[in-house]
Amino acid sequence: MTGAEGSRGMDAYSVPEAPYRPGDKPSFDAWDFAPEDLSRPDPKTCTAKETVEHAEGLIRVLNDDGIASGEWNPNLSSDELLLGLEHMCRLRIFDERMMKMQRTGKLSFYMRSYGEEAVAISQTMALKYHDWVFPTYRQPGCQFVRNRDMVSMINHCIGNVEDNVKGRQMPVHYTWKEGYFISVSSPVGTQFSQAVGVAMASAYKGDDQVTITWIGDGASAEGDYHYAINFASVFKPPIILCVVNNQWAISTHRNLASGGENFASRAIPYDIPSFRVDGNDFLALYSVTKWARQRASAGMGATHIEVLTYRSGAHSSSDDPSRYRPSDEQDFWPGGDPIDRLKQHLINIGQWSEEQHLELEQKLDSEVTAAYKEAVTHGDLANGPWPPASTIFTEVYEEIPWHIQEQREQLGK
Ligand SMILES: Cc1ncc(C[n+]2csc(CCOP(=O)(O)OP(=O)(O)O)c2C)c(N)n1
Ligand SMILES: [Mg+2]
Repeated sequence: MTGAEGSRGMDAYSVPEAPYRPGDKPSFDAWDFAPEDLSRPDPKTCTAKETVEHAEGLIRVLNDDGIASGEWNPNLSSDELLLGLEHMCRLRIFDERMMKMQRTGKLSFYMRSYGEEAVAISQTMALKYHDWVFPTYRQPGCQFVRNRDMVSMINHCIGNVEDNVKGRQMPVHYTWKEGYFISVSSPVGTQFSQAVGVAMASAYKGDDQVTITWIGDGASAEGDYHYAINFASVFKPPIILCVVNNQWAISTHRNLASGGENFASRAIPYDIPSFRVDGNDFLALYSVTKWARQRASAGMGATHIEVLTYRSGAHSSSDDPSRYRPSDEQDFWPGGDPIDRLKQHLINIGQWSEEQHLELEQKLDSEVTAAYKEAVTHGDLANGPWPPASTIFTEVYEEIPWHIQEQREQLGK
């Protein structure tokens, strides 16, 4: 542009920045949302407009002292709460073991769910077994809730001969057809629109399956998010659309995806009820997901959820977050740790103790060690045996295209 019209200059060009970088002292705004602040509307009649406050606010059931209250309290039995706690601990211990295996060359790459364990565990527990799950690499925990054999999960991560996807996926990019767990996609975000398509198919067929999908704060800046939400708005399929806002997309702060605004409010103009939920509060997450499932199965369409959490660990085994964020930022996160919070709640209601917790951790550690020992008897990345090279060519296409067939012949497999 030339002349006066184009004279605003670079000052008007806005590039959101991360508020804190290494060496800064982080501080998050106080969370002054008490659990009783937000009502629980009727899922069968609720309109998007009725959830404006819920999208701008924050749904919590557990307060900072682990006391549950408010309309969103799902009133779970102590057995259900203990099962949730056990699965979250299992996931954390499993992740720690896999990281050690990555560091010793037994697998190539790893991504932990550290600090976000409640997301996959609580939300999957609020669903039915046959509901479709379209996860990111940060929700492998769904598989524990649906009782996937841990040995089979490790076989996949270490790419041995028993890997159910035969080394064709990166570690942590699980596929588990029997558990309605759709293959994790390496290009981030694609699952969001695919999930809406599957939910539309459920509505068309009239079955009783609901679909849930997650996307990261960073990936929500991609087109896939917007295509998905638009189709969900228009066709009203039985879908639960979750944006996991864990503050970071590798080294990119979430402000760069949202312009500093919250993510939940984005669904309201699409006429989709939307909730912003404390993602480290097992009870709040469970309750909102259950609400969304009730709405979907009543034929009322989509629900959008911003899951507010913090990525406590590195992005992946290839990442060093001390290069781009204060190393103690996690300590300032007002949502604390999801395992500590549920544990404290169970202690408060007289259903758990520090001793029992220690015993549980020891039991899970033995369980993971036994599974790992069994898995490596089938080989590992460092030492083999691996799936045969011919599997590059099989089970991908129903009919192998000519050019792939040609490559196969050239390789002599
Ligand atoms: C389409 C695409 N672009 C970039 C990447 C590289 N990449 C992998 S994970 C990631 C960050 C995603 O962050 P976010 O969506 O916030 O999810 P989180 O890792 O925090 O769970 C990026 C940029 C990719 N895998 N796919
Ligand atoms: Mg993120």
